[in-house]
Amino acid sequence: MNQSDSTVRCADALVKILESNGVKFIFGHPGEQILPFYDALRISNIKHVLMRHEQGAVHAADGYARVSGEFGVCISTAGPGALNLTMGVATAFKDSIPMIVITGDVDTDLKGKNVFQDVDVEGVFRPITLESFHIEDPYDGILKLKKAIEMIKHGKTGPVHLNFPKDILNASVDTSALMNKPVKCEDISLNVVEDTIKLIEMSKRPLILAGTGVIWAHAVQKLKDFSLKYGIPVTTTYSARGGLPEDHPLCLGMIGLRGTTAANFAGKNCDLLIALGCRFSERTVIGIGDPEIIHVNLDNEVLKGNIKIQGDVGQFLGKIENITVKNTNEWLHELENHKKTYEIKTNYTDVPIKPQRAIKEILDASDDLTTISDAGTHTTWVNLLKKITRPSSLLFSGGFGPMGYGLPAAIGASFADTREKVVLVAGDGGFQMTMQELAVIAQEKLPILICIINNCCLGIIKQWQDMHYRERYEVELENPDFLEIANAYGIKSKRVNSPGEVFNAVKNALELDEPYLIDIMVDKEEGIILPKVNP
Ligand SMILES: Cc1ncc(C[n+]2csc(CCOP(=O)(O)OP(=O)(O)O)c2C)c(N)n1
Repeated sequence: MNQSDSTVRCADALVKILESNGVKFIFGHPGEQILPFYDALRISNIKHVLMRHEQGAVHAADGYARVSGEFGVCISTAGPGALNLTMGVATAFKDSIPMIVITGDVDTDLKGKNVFQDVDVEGVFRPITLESFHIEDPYDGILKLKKAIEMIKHGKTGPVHLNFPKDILNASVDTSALMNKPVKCEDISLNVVEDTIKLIEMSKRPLILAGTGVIWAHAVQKLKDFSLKYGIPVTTTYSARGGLPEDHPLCLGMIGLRGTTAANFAGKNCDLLIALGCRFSERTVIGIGDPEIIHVNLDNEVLKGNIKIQGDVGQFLGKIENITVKNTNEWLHELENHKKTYEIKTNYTDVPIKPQRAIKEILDASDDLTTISDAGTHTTWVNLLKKITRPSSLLFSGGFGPMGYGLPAAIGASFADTREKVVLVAGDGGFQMTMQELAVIAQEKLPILICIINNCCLGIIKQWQDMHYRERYEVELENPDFLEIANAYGIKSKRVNSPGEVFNAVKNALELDEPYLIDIMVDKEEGIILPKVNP
């Protein structure tokens, strides 16, 4: 399409806006209705990563966002393409991952007329996004994109969906629409009342609960400074792990279901909980007693407790300065005792390998590398065994928990991670849900180490059946030969069967600068024994 100097195609304008906001990668899969956008991408500096399924695209954008700390972008075509995104969009929504989701759609005059691939996309996306917009005017679409970026960069985080009919993507707009007039999010007034400070000053057993808001507010350093200055211990939610390094004396680790004994003891026995950027999920509140609560969150709807502050965690920490807190030494000493009591046994010598032993060897051999897991028993072992010393160095499918997250998220993480190597620990079930993305790993030559914890079954479900139902049913997996699968994609691989072998296999694989798959045959009868939540 020819454009005069003073006009630009809407699709080109959108790509320019993404470029000017620092977007380097877009994960997607094309189709007719999104082609104008692809045509614009072709001549941009943004690299498009061609995923083999739209679910892969959105999980990759999610992994990219979690590791880079920037928002992720994924794109698809209308109808089936858009609906294939839903799993990952819901995952990002549950975990408040900032993401721009752009879909193409049928032409405006055909919308709602039940033509080929027409479906109520916004109706599907609305409950799983911060906002889902059907764009009816190119100028409005440009404005909405700018506003969405502004919001997820500086306000509430999560996926925002923009659905562009193809005719709108092709429409010409005046280049002035591109001028980056700052689109301001409404300022959130910060109600830092004197009572907040009083409450902290009165507390003998204060505890900080850090949620993912601390990470997205880029307030990790402020959190550390605050905790250290006032001697207040820190516990985290799942996704804020590493907000304070877990080997730091003031860090108690994760709270709640699957939380550490020390964190749950602290949660049950603190007299004040300073909850920063968390949403008090049902998994988190398991570890919390009945303390006074100061809750800071950008999202008004999730605020709970005695003092509710709608605001940015970083700004809040900046305001709570020069306060006089009580000496917390006794409290810290008490917590220290609980830290020492909790160890997971991994030194089994059994063959087949116990999964916890295999996972410990993977983690030991891969040091501080970013690790991604999937959904299942192995996820819990990874979460329990990995000590996290930097934020966002352990990714998993979080609050929504889809199987199949791991492999595509590892691809996004690999593009984002400056350490260049990432490690995926996946179950044999979950791996098979998105294993088509091996093609991307091979094509892009991404140095991802894939470790399959192969128990030939849907482990966690088998365990549930053993515990709560009469018999096992439909959980045994007759797996393909994963080495042959890897081979078909030109990816090197190895199978290991016994303890000790895993560590060496991982070390050797990490020395290569290429993708690698290790198929680890583990004891299928080994379930997870949950750590005690109420010490
Ligand atoms: C898409 C999806 N389908 C079903 C589930 C329910 N589910 C959770 S874990 C799991 C089994 C996972 O098996 P596997 O990947 O082999 O891991 P393991 O539990 O053996 O470690 C299932 C079926 C889910 N979380 N996501």
